[in-house]
Amino acid sequence: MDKSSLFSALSLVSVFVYIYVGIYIFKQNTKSLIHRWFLLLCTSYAIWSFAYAFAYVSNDQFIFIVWNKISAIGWCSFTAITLYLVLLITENRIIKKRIVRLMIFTPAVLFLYMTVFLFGYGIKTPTIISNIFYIGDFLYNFIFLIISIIILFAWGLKSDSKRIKKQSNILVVTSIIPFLLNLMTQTIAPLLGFGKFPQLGQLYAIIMIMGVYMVITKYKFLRLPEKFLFEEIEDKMMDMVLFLNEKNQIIRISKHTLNLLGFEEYEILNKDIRYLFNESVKTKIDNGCIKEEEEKKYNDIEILKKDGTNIPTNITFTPIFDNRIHDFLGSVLVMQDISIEYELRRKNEQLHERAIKDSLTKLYNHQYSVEIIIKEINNFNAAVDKKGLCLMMLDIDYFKNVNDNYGHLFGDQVLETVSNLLLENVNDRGYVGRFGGEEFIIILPQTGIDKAYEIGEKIRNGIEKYKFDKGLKLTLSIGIKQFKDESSVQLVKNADDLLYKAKENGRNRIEYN
Ligand code: GH3
Ligand code: MG
Ligand code: MG
Repeated sequence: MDKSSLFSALSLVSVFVYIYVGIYIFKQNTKSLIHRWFLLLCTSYAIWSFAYAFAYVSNDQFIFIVWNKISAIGWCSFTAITLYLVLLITENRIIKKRIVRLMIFTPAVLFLYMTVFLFGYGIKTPTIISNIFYIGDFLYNFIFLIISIIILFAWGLKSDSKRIKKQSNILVVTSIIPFLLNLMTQTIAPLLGFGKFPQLGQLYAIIMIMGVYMVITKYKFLRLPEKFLFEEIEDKMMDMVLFLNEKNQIIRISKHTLNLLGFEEYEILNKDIRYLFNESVKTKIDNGCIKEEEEKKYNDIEILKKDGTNIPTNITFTPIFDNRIHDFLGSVLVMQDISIEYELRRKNEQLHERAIKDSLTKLYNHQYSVEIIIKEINNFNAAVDKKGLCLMMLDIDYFKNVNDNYGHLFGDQVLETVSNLLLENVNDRGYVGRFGGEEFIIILPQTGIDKAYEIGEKIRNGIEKYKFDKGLKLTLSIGIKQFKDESSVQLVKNADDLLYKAKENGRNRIEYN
């Protein structure tokens, strides 16, 4: 096998390498601009190598020139494509400028035009044109490759990411090698009189392409295909993720969400998001669905499952805008399943409720009533505008007789009824507690003695007039003490004393101070 056949064979092998690597990378993410331009770069190298493979072995001058012109499609363009790709990879914003893109690709087009139309069989190219061509093409390749390498180098230098530094190193080294090899064999060696080396640039470039291939496979270079990345995240997320279009219809839903809600994808896609909420929260969410710019959060929203049960969630609506034209595109909905939290909270509330309330009457128990008194005394002391604080003690008159005549169970029922009557009368003016057996306490913040007396009188009168079951009639005695700088214990004692006084003075009456 002679030398040219060998070079030809090697060129053909490189065609396969370029095509294979280009397609391999492209298939990883067909939608990515970077992947597409990388395929284009590989194609450009492949055309170059392919045409050279035939140019090497052609004996006919005309055929050689034809293959040479075809190869020009490759060697005129790959330098520009490389620079463009480097700008894409390094996310250089300069690429957005049309003038920059024009500057990158104009030389490629120019030299391709010159190669095809100004040189070749039967064309007498003026020396000035061929000089311009050779020098120009050399400078174009030289300058563009140097710029590409510098950009890659600076990118690695500037980045804090170890991965990017590694990628930059590999790319810089594997681009410098073919660059230097070309420079040595095509420019420096002939200048130094070492004779002409065969043009093997298309082989050297494999080093660069393999460098890119290596960073892709080893360091996951080029962005991970967004689709895969996204699905990966969605499915690893414990939260439910949904995408809505501008009409608030569900356009994407994670598998995890479908599993949790029990729907099949087709049952829920394109449905309005309100489909997942019951009536009571729809209006609340309605406001969040409108095209508002800021993120919206809703807590304790119940999501309807397919089986009709609910999942309590915290929801975040994040609107997505096209900032260029300020157009609302839709929103991302992240729903956090808070069932466990909910259950815990409910249990906690239950426990708390049990700890502070009396089980028979559901009024505050003795201990909690004392806590309220302390709290309200503090509030009173802290307030600038002191409207008064009153403590009312109430005791049912001759309650022992009720038990004796009707039984303890009936007595319990009467206590419940009295409790409800007290609650009705006090409403949200204060707190009602069961202080002991058939003794109650009412704490009235922001209430002066006159108003407290008025309330007491309403209660006393109400009970007196009330017809209990079995035609039972009852009265109660009340002591009301207005807070005047005493301790909580003293305040309770004072109110109790007044109650005792009411009993002494004939019952069914109020004593106050
Ligand atoms: P007065 O207060 O007017 O002096 O007479 P009274 O009969 O109400 O007197 P006392 O306070 O001595 O009696 C309270 C009675 O209340 C004693 C007890 O049998 C009854 N009692 C206390 N707690 C309960 C309860 O939880 N259920 C029932 N059914 N009775 C209770
Ligand atoms: Mg009593
Ligand atoms: Mg009593």
